[in-house]
Amino acid sequence: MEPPLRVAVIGAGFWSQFQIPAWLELPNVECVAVCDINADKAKSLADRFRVPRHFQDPEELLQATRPGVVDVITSPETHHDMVALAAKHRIPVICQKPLANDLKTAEEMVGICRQGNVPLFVHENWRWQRPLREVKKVLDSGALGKPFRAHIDFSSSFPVFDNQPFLRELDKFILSDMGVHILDVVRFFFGEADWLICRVQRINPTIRGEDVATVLLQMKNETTVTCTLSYASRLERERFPEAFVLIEAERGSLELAPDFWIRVTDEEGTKSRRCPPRMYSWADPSYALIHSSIVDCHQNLVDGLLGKDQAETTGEDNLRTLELVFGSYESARLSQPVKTGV
Ligand code: 89Y
Repeated sequence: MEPPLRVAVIGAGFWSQFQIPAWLELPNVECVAVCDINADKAKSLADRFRVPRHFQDPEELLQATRPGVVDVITSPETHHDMVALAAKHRIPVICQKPLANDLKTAEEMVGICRQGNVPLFVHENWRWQRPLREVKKVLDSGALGKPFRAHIDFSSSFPVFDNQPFLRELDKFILSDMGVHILDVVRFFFGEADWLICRVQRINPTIRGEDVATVLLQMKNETTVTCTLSYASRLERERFPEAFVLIEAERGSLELAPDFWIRVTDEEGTKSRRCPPRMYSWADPSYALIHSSIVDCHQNLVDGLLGKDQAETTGEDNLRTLELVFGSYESARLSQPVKTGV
């Protein structure tokens, strides 16, 4: 049996308390240390999950523990320095989304790791949600033929700021926090985009950034995709964090509807099945769909790191997703369509 993969975590905020137990779900993986600028937070998180060591200084952690991979779960403005530090110590690194607050910084980070020959992955978990994986399987089966139009909706009034107060202060909010996930799902389903057009709005007057975004993308495979995102939508059925999907294709349609129902309609009628996520005891019920996807996301990154499979969300790959995110901001600023992938 191979020795266990030793994971160290930098950052002891909201998401670390779920990413650590998700690491511990994987066979042959151990969590060796936690680090946070706030030593008390690092210690209490380490104690809670029986992680043997805790640190306040990330460089000290890397030198003292030499982990097999470091999971950076800090806020976006710190990602560049944390990734550069891991690269300096030649330690493979997973970075939380969004990789950076602008495309140039993200490209620099990918460049640093490429030059140092250090694997860089992005913790992009959304595409690992079970219902979305099922949708992708139906698409790939070819049963419905070529898709021509799709809509992905993520609209809610869930109080995200209660758990993640810093989101209130972001100049760029819903596209960089949630659009990054949804636009990654667009790429997962349909490949790369040719151009996009976007409009953003700020409805909640107590936050700094935009909380509503509407993006239309023309994909290279000729599918037209619209994405609607909102944290300002008070709806009859509050379904956070579910995203709904409708795909229209040559021979039928495919819907991901509330409560994880997948409905496939073709000339013979509609077949429905429910694809709920796997539930874990450590998950927060309000986020269970996302928390469950963390385990599968981690597994894929470990398999990529160990050369057992292709990691889907590498740093290189994620640049294409970020191009869509920052292209959307640019389009909204110019009130014009923006070419992508040029
Ligand atoms: O930060 C976001 C994420 O990744 O999933 C939902 C969230 O917590 C709030 O938008």
